[in-house]
Amino acid sequence: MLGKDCLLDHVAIAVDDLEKAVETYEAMGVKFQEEREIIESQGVKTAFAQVDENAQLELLGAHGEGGPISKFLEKKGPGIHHLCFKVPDIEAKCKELKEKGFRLLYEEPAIGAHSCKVNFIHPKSTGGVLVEISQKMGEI
Ligand code: CMX
Repeated sequence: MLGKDCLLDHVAIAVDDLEKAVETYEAMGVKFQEEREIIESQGVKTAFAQVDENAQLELLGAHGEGGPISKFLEKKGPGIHHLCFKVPDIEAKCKELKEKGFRLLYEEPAIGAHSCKVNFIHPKSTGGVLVEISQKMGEI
């Protein structure tokens, strides 16, 4: 537990075939929500499973060509794509991270899965892991 300022929200895994990956994780006992969300602006299709009181597992399939997931799959193959921390105030967190020298992908937060406000820290700035920060709208 990192404290209310920064909780693990989800671990995201890039997969070649979303429904096959859901089956694989369900065989392990992880129960996925029925809904699938397509985020056109990110070029992804997602499936979520709640794994504890805070954190979810997100499976990410490419939706269309040329998006970050299709590029990741081409280059690295399926595997862990990013970690996401939820924060209570994303603008304040982005400002703090920039002041500490982290390289953020967006000047302003974008809208991500579940209509959250999101931004990302570039993997070159974290030692090789893409880190998403997310603020749930109307929650936390
Ligand atoms: N994890 C770790 N390293 C990664 C990475 C990832 N997910 N994606 C790319 N990289 C590495 C590349 O392999 C490359 O490393 P080398 O230079 O050592 O070969 C380096 O980062 C490349 O960086 P780049 O050329 O600046 O950028 P890319 O075109 O590869 O894109 C990134 C990387 C992070 C900018 C892009 O994936 C992006 O914009 N991501 C944010 C959006 C996103 O990921 N959306 C999908 C999820 C949405 C959701 O969960 O809702």
